[in-house]
Amino acid sequence: MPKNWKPEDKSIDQATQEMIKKAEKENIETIWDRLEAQQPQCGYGQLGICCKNCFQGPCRIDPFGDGPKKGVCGATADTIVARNLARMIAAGAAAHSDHGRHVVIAMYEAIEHGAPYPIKDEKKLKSVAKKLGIAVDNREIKEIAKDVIKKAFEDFGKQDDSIINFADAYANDKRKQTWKDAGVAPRNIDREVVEIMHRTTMGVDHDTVSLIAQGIKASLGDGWGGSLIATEFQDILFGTPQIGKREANLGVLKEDYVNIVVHGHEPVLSEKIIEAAQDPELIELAKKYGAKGINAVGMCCTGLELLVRHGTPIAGNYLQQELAIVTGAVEAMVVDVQCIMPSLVDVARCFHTKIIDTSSLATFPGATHIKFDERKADEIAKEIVRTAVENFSNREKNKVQIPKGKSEAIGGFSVEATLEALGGSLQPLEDAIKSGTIRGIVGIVGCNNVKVKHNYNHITLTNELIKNDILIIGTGCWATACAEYGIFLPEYAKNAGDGLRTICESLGIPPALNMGSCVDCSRMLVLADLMARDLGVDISDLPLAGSATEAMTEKAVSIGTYFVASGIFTHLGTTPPVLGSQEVVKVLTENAFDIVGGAFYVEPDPVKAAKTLTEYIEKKRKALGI
Ligand code: SF4
Ligand code: MSK
Repeated sequence: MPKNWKPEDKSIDQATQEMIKKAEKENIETIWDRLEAQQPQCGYGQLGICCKNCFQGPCRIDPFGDGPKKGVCGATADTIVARNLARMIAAGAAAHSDHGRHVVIAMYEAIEHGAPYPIKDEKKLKSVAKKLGIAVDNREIKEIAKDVIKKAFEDFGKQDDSIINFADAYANDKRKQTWKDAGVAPRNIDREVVEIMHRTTMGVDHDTVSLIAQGIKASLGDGWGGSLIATEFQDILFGTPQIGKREANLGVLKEDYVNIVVHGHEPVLSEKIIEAAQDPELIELAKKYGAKGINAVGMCCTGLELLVRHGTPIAGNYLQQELAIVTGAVEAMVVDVQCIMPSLVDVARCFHTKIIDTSSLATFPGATHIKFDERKADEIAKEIVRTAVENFSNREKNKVQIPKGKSEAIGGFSVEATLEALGGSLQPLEDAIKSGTIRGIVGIVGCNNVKVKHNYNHITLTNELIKNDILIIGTGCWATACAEYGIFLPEYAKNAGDGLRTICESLGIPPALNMGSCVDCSRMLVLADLMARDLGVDISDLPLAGSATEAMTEKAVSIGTYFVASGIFTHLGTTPPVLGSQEVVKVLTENAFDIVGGAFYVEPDPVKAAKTLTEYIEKKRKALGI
């Protein structure tokens, strides 16, 4: 964090800088002010060597001097760091997987109790069913759906030791054997999370390796379980994303319209809100209040879910959520779960904006509570939109300033849409990789972190890698950053190396592909798995790498861990709180290679990281003899 931190140091994006300046002028506290107020942050916490798992603590280990080397119970720095890491993975895996469960419940409610969620993509339902070994021929859609739901529920509830159904159906045999040999094949999505909480409570597991192994197991239950289930069920219910043009950044808010921002992660309600925003009666009502219409836009991963499926514009990523309200033009910000700052209510108090919380899991003191119920989804969505419309007359025109910044972006690269763009199979991409026209692929996953200049790492890393003829796929806040920067336009390929540029030009695609929200990291696993099957090798043999270059959430820790456990070398651009244990660091960055075929690598400088990722890809190419 530089001294005299200026808006230009806080974000690379002009629209964002403009709103930071407005907030400063109007004395509205934002996340950057709060980070400053937190300085200096606790060194023990940063190293991961504080423990408060029982009332005898909190205990801290002195990493340098003559201070304590053990907690009161005798736990060492290694044990404490490993326990803390495992708990981070548990929290991240729980968040993604609970999201997955909610989508399965929505489909169950639709099939069994008439909740208003018709199956939009029957083809996808059948393809998921086939993968799971469920018969589809001459069967009614409803019956197939029931069986698919049953398989998903089993993954959250079965008590035997066999691998979960979805991981078994989607991962290739080589990978599954690696997990089996390492003892990390997930048995039950919930159980792996619960077992972490059990192992890490006072006086249970103290061994770094077994604690990390359990963390890996839970993360695999996320990537090849909870997140994958979220993606597949959302595609079935709301449609599989298709390639199309969208708009991104704060400039998607409209001065003369009722602006509704849907923010969070689960699209089960926001799907209904964008439908309600097109309701002729509500549009008429908006006109009565003096607006030209209703403008529903997204934010964070809920926004990406809507963007990739329906072309809904996205107003920003994690660090832009407060700033959307600072425009003074938002009638309602509708939030569900995850990555939603509690401070939104305080920022909203400076304007007429209503924060509407909707999830039974997440209540924001000071917000308007309109809780969601799948069976009444249509009525609740209309009530929310009506609340926003009725708030339009409270807007104070003199407080409105919407930045002009917005960009067009191509999005919607589900695995299915990508295959279609390639003519039905991955072969053209695999041929380009074999011939060296494209050197390899890096999957970049989301998050902004206020400790990093907003979007800087995402854009710099992406630019550096595409120059080296490396195709980028990715999700989450990375995707919004690229959309805002214009990277998702086919013409951006002119910034890529000659090989990648030629391929992009011939296919009419950008050099980086938006695969969706953070649960859609599962799409990257599916793609990697397909490629490994086609080439008859393991995922760890492919010229692939991963990166979470502005990582912030516990979910990112889980994603990074399941990437590594899937055989992918994974870069982190921010440092997780593990440096207090050399042993844990060694397991994560070195030993993991021998056990699961992938490992972590930490480098804050995206230019240096791009160099290392490129070298790794070249090493993999050499080993494959291509
Ligand atoms: Fe301290 Fe051990 Fe309790 Fe942790 S579990 S707070 S190290 S006594
Ligand atoms: S919203 S999890 S900051 S991607 Fe998914 Fe962005 Fe990371 Fe939240």
